Amino acid sequence: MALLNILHYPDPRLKNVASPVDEVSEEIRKLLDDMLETMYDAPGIGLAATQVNIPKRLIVIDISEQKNSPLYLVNPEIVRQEGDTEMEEGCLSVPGIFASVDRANQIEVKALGKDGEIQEFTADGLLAICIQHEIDHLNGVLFIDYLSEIRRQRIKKKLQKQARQTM
Ligand code: GNR
Ligand code: NI
Repeated sequence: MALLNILHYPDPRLKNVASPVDEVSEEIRKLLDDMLETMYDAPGIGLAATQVNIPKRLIVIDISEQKNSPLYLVNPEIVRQEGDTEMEEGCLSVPGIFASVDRANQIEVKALGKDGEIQEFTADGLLAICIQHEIDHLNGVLFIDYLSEIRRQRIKKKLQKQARQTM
């Protein structure tokens, strides 16, 4: 197991569109393990491979209180969505920034699991929001991309200043 480095906005690599995985190999399973460890360490409730500079369609999530219910999603797709919801979101790649984002309320997800098995399930609440947030990462989209240009510019300046001060 290893901790991976999490990219921070405005790193241009966060805009990369990730490629589908063609087989859930031993190497992919190791990446998923490292991503989960990195997510728990951060700590966060989700992590997309894009955030650790791996351009593959891999997501790990655990919204449980006890951090003992990991969800591994390989090549995830939203096959149906319904309703609208809104929640204050944060992101490990945009530290210290929180903003409300409109999302679908309920989604039906299709993905491969850690053993290459097909998973299909319905999600709502925090899980549905988290899955949408993570799939956005795989498409190079951050939650702050839904904010106004002026708000995003302000966040960019703040994070750039923070990065300079920690150098
Ligand atoms: O840890 C996280 N919390 C969170 C809260 C509200 C909406 C989405 C998230 S995901 C975030 C971790 C992260 O950045 N995943 O990409
Ligand atoms: Ni995020």
